[in-house]
Amino acid sequence: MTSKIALITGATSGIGEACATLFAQQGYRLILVARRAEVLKKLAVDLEDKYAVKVFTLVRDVREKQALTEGLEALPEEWKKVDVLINNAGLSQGLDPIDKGNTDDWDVMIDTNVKGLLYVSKIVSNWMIASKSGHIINIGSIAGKEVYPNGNVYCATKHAVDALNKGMRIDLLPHGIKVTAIHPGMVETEFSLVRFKGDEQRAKKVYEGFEPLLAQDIADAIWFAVSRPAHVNINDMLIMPAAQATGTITRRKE
Ligand code: NDP
Ligand code: 8X3
Repeated sequence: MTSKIALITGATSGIGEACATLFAQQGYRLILVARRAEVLKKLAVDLEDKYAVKVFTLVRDVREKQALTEGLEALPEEWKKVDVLINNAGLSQGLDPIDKGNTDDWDVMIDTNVKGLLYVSKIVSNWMIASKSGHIINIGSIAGKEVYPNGNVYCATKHAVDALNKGMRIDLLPHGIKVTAIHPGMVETEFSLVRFKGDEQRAKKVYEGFEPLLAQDIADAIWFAVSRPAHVNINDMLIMPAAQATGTITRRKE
């Protein structure tokens, strides 16, 4: 059993939850961050019971710089030796042409997907520098590799994640910190429900007639990157459902 620590943002559902489960299975101690306190608490209790690992929960909104910073800095010193940071918290809001987009939605996406990721990374990369090791996994998207109709601002945030991933790798190289981006295509999670603000019918339609990725598929890819030998870094992985060729082109059953 390892005594390593993984910090996962957006751990209450989808890819983050799958990562929390997989890293707990691997014996990691976990720091889990998300906004839904009850969901986070239940997950922590379940993982502690099932895998006999220690889980520290931090109920925070990654957009709230001060509360986030205070919460992270208040962690006990032994919890600051983070080996793996998974910058996963993120979302899309709306799917409209640029002239009709909701500017509040734009703020939420930019503040969460870009600024929230930066706030967490600044703090945790300093901890990693102090311990001269670590691995940062940034969750990008196919939307960070191409732009699809009405994806405008969400695609821009994920292109920013792609650029930040490259920048972090350069800046943290002298400190022996690995940096990897995992870019998924369509994964069936709460993502579409959030994008369409609770419209279950519309969210369900996104995955109809073809087999999307599962959150577990992405957790497996992250584990592959994390478990490479010390001299190997996976810079970037683009992972698509076999039935999805681009952001919008899918092969579906009639
Ligand atoms: P989910 O909606 O299932 O999970 C998103 C997670 O992020 C939740 O745990 C949510 O928790 C958390 N979160 C959202 N906003 C905040 C915030 N402001 N502060 C803290 N936590 C937050 O979606 P996915 O698992 O699919 O998404 C995970 C990542 O994967 C995102 O970055 C997304 O952009 C990316 N992605 C998803 C794809 C997909 O098709 N599903 C494809 C490509 C990339 P809570 O609400 O409790 O705060
Ligand atoms: C989420 C997947 O295809 O909606 O990043 O952009 S997609």
